[in-house]
Amino acid sequence: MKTIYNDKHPAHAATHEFFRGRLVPAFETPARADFILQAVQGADLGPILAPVNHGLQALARVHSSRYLNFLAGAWDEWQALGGEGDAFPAVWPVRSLRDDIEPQSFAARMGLYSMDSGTPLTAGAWDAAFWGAQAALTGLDLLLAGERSAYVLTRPPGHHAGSDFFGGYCFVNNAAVAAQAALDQGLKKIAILDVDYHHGNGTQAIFYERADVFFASIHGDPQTEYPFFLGHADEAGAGAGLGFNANFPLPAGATNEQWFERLEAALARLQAYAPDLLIVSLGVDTFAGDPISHFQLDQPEFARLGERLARFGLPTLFLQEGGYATEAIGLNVLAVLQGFEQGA
Ligand code: Q9C
Ligand code: ZN
Repeated sequence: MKTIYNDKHPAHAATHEFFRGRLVPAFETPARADFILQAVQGADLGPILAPVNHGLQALARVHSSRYLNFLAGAWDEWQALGGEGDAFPAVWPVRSLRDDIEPQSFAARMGLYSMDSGTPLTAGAWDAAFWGAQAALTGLDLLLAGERSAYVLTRPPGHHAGSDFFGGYCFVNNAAVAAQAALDQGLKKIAILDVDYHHGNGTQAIFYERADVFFASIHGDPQTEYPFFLGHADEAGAGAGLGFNANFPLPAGATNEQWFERLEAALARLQAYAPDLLIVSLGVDTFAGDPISHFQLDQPEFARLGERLARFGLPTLFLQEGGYATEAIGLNVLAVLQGFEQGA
């Protein structure tokens, strides 16, 4: 399996984040990708390629132009205002406030274009996120040229980012960019399977009213887990998209067997959809040792996941999402990819 490595990822390096209202050392760090790269190289998984620039247009297919413009210029604006350290939002247009206007104030636009205070906007966030999406598009190219799979090693992750907001450590929704690009290149039906511990609210929202992308997600119950306000079991899609969204929330403490039972349910829905391509939002924060998550998956279960996805039998694009047990992340991700390689 080829890996597309976003070598611009270290440009995004937050020192701190707000977590439950307190400033703590950042969980989403460059070291995460460094450990994964080391594992992929050490195992000789396959060639490691650089992303090819496909331009901004592919991002603009799923994100609003005003959001992308804001992101691209946000760090310079923050610096011009004398900002010290990373930028954080502090005010949001919640119910009864207007979100149809774009105030001049930088603080106001930070709130307009974000969903939480846990996502530091750093000097290199835009560069790293832009190239992450390019890496996803480069991986898609490999599949369209006939490869069975590809792995996109990137950070920041993408699945919480919506059409016009960042959050949950995510700025550009790589899974959505890749799915839309696949459709734009002639594929008809795309399946996105999100196995990150957290619900992929951004991906779900982007395709919620559409039948050409089926979004299925297994995640910590949003009654108690981020992102709280989306990811519940009754969200089935709307309008033309009704029936093409499936959420499988699990309680904190969920075991290997509980998780794989939900995986089978999710795959059954995706199989009935008969998609042309599978995109996997590959978070490994389901690992028992993850510092911010509460499932109990052991490392061998990641190989089992890879094998199962191989048996699903579709061209498969793996996109890196979460996973915060930094020392273990490399072997956890590698287990999925090697399991897939060894699977039928
Ligand atoms: N008090 C990903 O795994 N922090 N994002 C929650 C709750 C947000 C995780 C803090 C966690 C986002 C891609
Ligand atoms: Zn996550």
